[in-house]
Amino acid sequence: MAVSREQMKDIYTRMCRIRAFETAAKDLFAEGKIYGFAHLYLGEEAIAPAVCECLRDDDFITSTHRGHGHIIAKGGDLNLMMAELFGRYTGYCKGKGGSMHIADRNLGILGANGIVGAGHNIAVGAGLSAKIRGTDQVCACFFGDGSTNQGTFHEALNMASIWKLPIIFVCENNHYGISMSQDRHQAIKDIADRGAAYNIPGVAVDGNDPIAVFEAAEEAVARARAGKGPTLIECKTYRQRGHFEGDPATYKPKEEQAAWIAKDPMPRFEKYLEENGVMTAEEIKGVKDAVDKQIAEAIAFADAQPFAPEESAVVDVYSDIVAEVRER
Ligand SMILES: Cc1ncc(C[n+]2csc(CCOP(=O)(O)OP(=O)(O)O)c2C)c(N)n1
Ligand SMILES: [Mg+2]
Repeated sequence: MAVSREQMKDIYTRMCRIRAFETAAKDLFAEGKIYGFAHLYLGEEAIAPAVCECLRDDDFITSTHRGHGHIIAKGGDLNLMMAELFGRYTGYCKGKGGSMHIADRNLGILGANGIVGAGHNIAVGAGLSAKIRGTDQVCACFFGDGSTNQGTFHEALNMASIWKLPIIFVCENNHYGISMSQDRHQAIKDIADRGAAYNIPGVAVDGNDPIAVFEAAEEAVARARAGKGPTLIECKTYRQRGHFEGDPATYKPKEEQAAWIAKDPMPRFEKYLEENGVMTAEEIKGVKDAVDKQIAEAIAFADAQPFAPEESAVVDVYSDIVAEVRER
């Protein structure tokens, strides 16, 4: 089915939320308000909102170290996310996990993950669980181009294909794994081609066009729900920032950056929405203003929260589990 006007508005709103959250995170990191690492999703906003538009609330996603966009797209709580980045006790992980460990089981968000390639296998677990339980839930598995060189990617595609698991493998090909450009880290151009090795459909789309992503994802989700197995969708996009905040990214050629900035998904989709009579300039501004307010509220919320009390340092950590097991 063609994407509806309501769906386009919803996708745009989520894209704006991500752009505003990540822009704030960039500035707050520079000010020293955010602790730990921050790998930002700026430039890749067209992907997760378009994929999650095709999902139900009870569906699952797996994420990566660059997870803010996935979590926001699946409905993550902005206040709890920001509090976690600020290292506060009321954050998603009590301020102990930071950017790379945000999860929300109630929303089917199976976790951001600092281990490159770990999400592939978690997705296989989620898909297998849905199949065994006899539900028609699906799992969207987000991952980067670099991670497709990990063994886990190949193991996961193989198992998902054999067992016809309801998984949508969404490769966010931003053309870099840290400082290593795609043409230096793999000999293929289209990662979608790797689907053929496991007899699953592989499709490459313009990852800066949310409608192209939506159309591919909608078909893949329908296929997965119908028990026909996984699909690999490669979304070609670009990481506008360095690998992490603080990385000057001097290895990215200036012309390359300029060419991708010209394809920035935000102004591009705004132009499309206006030209096709989906939203007026005022409506677009209305969404941006509302989102800016939400982000300002999240920052104010986070800033007012307490840090973890000292005695909590040994709670919810591995040693705690070991102690618990010993006591049994
Ligand atoms: C198992 C493992 N190996 C290496 C790393 C170090 N590392 C962190 S991010 C990254 C590159 C990931 O590239 P890609 O999958 O393309 O994701 P992107 O950062 O571009 O979103 C690497 C090698 C890691 N975190 N985990
Ligand atoms: Mg990458």
